Amino acid sequence: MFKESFKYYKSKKPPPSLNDVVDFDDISKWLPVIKQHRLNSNIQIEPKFGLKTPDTWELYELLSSPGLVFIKNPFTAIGQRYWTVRCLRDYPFAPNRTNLREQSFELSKSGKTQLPLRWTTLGYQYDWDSKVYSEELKNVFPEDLAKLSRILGEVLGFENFCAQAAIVNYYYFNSTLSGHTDHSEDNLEAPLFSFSFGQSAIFLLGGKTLDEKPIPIFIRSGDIIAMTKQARLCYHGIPKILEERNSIDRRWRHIDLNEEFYDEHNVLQLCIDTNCWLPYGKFLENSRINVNVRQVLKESQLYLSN
Ligand SMILES: O=C(O)CCC(=O)C(=O)O
Repeated sequence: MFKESFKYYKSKKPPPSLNDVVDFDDISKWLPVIKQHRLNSNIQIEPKFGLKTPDTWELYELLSSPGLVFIKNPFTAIGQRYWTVRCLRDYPFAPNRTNLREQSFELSKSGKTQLPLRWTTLGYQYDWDSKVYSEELKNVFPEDLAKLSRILGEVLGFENFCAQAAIVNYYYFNSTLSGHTDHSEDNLEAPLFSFSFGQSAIFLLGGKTLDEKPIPIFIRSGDIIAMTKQARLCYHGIPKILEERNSIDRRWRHIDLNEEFYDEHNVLQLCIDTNCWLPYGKFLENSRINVNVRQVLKESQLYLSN
């Protein structure tokens, strides 16, 4: 069932109907199948990392898939720009691995790269062939992304979440990510946090086997998906990137110059100066960035044994 749905939503000719795609921008239509959560508004975020205050966050769960938590864009526009710059200017460089192997990566003024950057790995470097992590292939995890993930963990009730590995996926209009489960971490109890920026996508959430029919969900720029509890090991994939040219979908556009911002990596200037931001903004107009953060070790575990 998963593969059939994947094929359906991937199709270009004919294009799929989007009527059944759960859309958290239009909750009135989806109220019968979703549950909205209220947050404890006392949680203080410091530094803010481009997040709005948690009492304004909209959190949803699908009634049929408990554990899959959808947070509708809790980022400010500068926050979206900050993470975009980190994912393009900083993360895809040595010692982190990328699909480009020895090639160095450069973003031109038009937002294009010489060769398409498809992924980079942070912290424990995921080995795509063996599908295992190891102590030999481990880099320092970016401290800002670890803090962002920790904040999210605190808000969602996973206070001890510790980010130790991430895959940053870069998608273009023809890109897809086939159905899979993320089960290579020793710790499968900790949630998986997925942050998306740029163009929209259809996310398919299946069950524990490929036999279950997946639920299609729109993910737009700034949306976060947390795969927790029973949803942690569910099949999921991206059959389609949607070319949304509507300016309302460019949620990184309208920045507030008075926003207080953490800037240890000198990113802010690139986010607020029109010329400096140009190549990053162009990249987002034709691409989607997804940052998928995992805790690899169990709470009392110090290292991997392989
Ligand atoms: O791009 C996404 O939203 C999903 C990425 C994903 O599933 C993965 O990296 O394992």
